[in-house]
Amino acid sequence: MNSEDIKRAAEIFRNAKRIAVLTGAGISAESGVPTFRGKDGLWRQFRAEDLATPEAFSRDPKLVWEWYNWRRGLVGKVEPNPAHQTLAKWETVFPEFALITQNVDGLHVKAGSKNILELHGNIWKLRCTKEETVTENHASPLGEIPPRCPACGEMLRPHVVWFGEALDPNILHRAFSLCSLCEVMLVIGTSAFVQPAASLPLYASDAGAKIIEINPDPTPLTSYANLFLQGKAGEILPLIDQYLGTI
Ligand code: BV8
Repeated sequence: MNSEDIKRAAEIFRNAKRIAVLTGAGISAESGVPTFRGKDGLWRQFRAEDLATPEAFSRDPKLVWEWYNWRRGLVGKVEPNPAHQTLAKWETVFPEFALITQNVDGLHVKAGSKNILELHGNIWKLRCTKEETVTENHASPLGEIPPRCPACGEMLRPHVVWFGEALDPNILHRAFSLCSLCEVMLVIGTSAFVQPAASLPLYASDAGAKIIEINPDPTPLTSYANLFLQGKAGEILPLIDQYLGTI
């Protein structure tokens, strides 16, 4: 990635009114949050895909809750990094700026972003397995594992989308319509592997949007991108922001 690429990205943004952003676990890596498929994606002897499923939860809710308790403890101690902060700033700069995230860590909220679509839910929200009521809960560590619904006493689950579960149809519909309308889609820190999120940039591209990808490694999306900025989000986004300020 060279300064010419930074300049090209800034000029693409400069000429755009409607921008959509899709983020994945990589945007939180520089905050110290392990990515899903990176070498640090393991907890005890488990991989995320082993635990983030309804089957794992019904088989051993206590184990799944121990994993989420550990993740909440880790995420609760870290801060948004310059990548999150730059996106929060750009939300106030560009006329139409939509942030779609696969992440459940809540770091975009903590950085000050307001207009966020959380495709896969949020690790700080719990849902009653009986009444489906959703509550915000930042207790870390959790008092009781598994936590119980204060209203009905049934078990609570994390308000996240597990593998094999459908995404909220309203959120997904809004994400696809934002992608069909945007002029530029910025894709940051995702291995472009998990569906249906990974289809969003292709949908935007088919609708005529320019695709800019930021990732230290190429992904299945890279060949579709108009511009691939190879590197870390926390370094590249502030560079683009600096250049935007000079043009
Ligand atoms: C569904 C919440 C249907 C839980 C998560 C079609 C084709 C193939 C498979 C499927 C398909 N349709 C459905 C599937 C199955 C499945 C799927 O996609 N499986 C994968 C494994 C192939 N999808 C689903 O099950 C989805 N549901 O489709 O339902 C349905 C319909 C009706 C009725 C019933 C069912 C649900 C998927 C949601 C799963 N939940 N999270 C939790 O977090 O606890 S997904 C999980 O993966 C996280 O949200 C994570 O964000 C997401 C994607 O991973 P990435 O974000 O990309 O993270 P990863 O580690 O992979 O990559 C990090 C990247 O960052 C790397 O590229 C790295 O290079 C880069 N990076 C590192 N450092 C930096 C960096 N980038 C920038 N800067 C840095 N510093």
